[in-house]
Amino acid sequence: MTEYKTILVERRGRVGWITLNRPEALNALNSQLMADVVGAATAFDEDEEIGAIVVTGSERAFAAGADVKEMEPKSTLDMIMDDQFGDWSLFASVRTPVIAAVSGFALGGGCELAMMCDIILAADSAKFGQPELNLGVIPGMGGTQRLTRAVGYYKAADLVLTGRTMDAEEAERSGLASRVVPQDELLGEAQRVAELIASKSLPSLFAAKTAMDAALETTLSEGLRVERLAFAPLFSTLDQKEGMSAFREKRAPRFQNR
Ligand code: CO8
Repeated sequence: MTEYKTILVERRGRVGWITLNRPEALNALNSQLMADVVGAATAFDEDEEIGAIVVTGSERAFAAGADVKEMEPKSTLDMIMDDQFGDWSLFASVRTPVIAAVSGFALGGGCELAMMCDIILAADSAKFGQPELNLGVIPGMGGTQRLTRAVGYYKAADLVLTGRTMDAEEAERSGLASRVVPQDELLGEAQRVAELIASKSLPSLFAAKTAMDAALETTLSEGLRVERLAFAPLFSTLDQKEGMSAFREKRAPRFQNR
């Protein structure tokens, strides 16, 4: 398996785990960490045996943002020419469902990384925020867009313009956190949710993500068209026949990803 410098990578059954591991910097997202996460997520995404991915950090921090020390000396031209964080778009476009298991700080790029995932499971200790304006900049890994879509303009503006953090309960109430669980149950719950997802048929998971992505990207009529286009081809899979005959026969389906 590939050697990574800033993350731990593990397979638990059909679930791929990526644990951010820069404790000295509260998992701040530097270029190396981006390369590692993108590399690991892409490898899992290409692996048919993996049906879901979990991204997590430590109890203290999911990730406290992009690495401020790495960014501090950069000029405007550096930021444009290097496109230092451009590869995060590769992470955001993995087909396999991704769960963010968030404990502690998910700030700036950390909150933005969680929002690139499909489900955000929050420990009751989680703290979300986009504090970039405190540093004289703005969110740059999708925060102004994904947070606004997730929680609506007024809550997003309250967070982005003040730079304050919100706790897990407020995040769930606002529609950012999918669920909140007690701290000591976070990783177990993430594995359970991931296993449940991984038990489905991969073609249907990919189709569902494609169609739901369209809900964020396009108009209702275009999104409904994408949904119909993604729906019909599933009827040529063995798993559609298996799923529906299992229902009729009152038994659990055995999907083969075919
Ligand atoms: N970058 C680098 N180092 C960090 C970061 C960070 N984002 N966050 C924490 N650290 C380091 C600290 O410097 C400290 O290291 P050291 O001991 O060597 O000084 C260590 O982690 C522990 O941190 P603290 O001592 O500060 O711990 P506290 O418990 O006192 O505070 C906080 C925790 C509140 C999380 C605090 O560390 C903090 O405010 N961190 C910065 C949060 C922040 O501003 N995040 C946004 C960063 S900007 C961003 O994410 C932009 C993303 C878009 C870029 C896209 C460009 C195209």
